[in-house]
Amino acid sequence: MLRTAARLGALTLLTAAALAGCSSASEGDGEITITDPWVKSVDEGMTAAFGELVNGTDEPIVLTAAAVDVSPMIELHETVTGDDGMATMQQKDGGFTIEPGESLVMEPGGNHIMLMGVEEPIAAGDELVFTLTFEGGDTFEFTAVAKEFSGANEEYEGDHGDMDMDSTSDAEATSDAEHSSDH
Ligand SMILES: [Cu+2]
Repeated sequence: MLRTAARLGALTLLTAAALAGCSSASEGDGEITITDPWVKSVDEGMTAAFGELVNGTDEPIVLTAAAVDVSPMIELHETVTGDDGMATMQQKDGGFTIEPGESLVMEPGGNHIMLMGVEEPIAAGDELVFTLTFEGGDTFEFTAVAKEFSGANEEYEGDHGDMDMDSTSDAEATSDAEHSSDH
């Protein structure tokens, strides 16, 4: 069934590694691992998850999606600086490619996993299970611990000020929200 090995030879290795890594997380063993995963605590709405995703396999991997129970809406974001010097974040087109032995650093002000519709409070100390999906369908699960974090707050809330932030105006007022930095 999965034996169309001609073009999927590389992915077969990945699949084997992923399956072997399901029960225990032994690092540096040809597996995908994550270092210091955490998520910013929030009452509802938008927040982000961070960490350093390490590709310990022998093949490039492409992170294409993430999922977490508390937020059905979730995206992979990069942060880019425009001509005006303003840093804005946007969905990473095509996902994040990580070369063998390389890692993807996700941190405030940079790449991150964007939770866009948190439905219940995420409090400091909470543990959230994330599932990452890679090109080809392999998945990787990790647990992120919630932490209080106030830095880069304006950036996140400003850029996604169209949702769950302001119940008085309609959700279409995206362009207005982007220009009003005060909550
Ligand atoms: Cu974002």
